[in-house]
Amino acid sequence: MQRVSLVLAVVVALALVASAGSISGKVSGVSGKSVVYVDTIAGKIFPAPAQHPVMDQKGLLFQPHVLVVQEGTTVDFLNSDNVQHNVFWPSISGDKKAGHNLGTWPKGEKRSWKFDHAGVASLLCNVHPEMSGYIVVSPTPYFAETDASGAYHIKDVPDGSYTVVAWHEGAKNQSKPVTVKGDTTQDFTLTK
Ligand SMILES: [Cu+2]
Repeated sequence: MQRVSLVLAVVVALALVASAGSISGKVSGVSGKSVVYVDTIAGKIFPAPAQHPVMDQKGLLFQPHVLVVQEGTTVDFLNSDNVQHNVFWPSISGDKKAGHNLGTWPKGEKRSWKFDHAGVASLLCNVHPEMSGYIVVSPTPYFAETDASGAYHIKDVPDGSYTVVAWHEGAKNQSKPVTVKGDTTQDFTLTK
């Protein structure tokens, strides 16, 4: 009986693995980190993740320079420097109503913000005009950053038809229709 349930468990596990596809490929035309995400899926709402990723201000830099989160995620903004830093973003993808100024605070303190608008927040610090960073807010949990070679891999994407967007700092977004059936590939070439 135990053996039967073990076999059953293996069969169920294999079926689960088989139903989850992926999207992978390469983003070229730019250097450095790009972000690739599945755009809004009609009729689909995803629960907000409980995890709070950290956007640090360290060595007079936003670290990481680019952070991608799912819509609904709360980001903790930390100051690790001995000087005061400010955090503001004038808009999210041009929507000025979604802009916000979190204020200015000293070392060791953090402030949190829930990003419930999909799009890109261009982070600035009004104490240090040379500082800049980005938070890419993906409307779905299906997103990935590229590695040093421009390759990306979005795992656990259910089979279906989607619009997939590639973003890179200073480049034009590129959207492509992708039909996921198991492991699927799609490449992007971005231009400034
Ligand atoms: Cu600063």
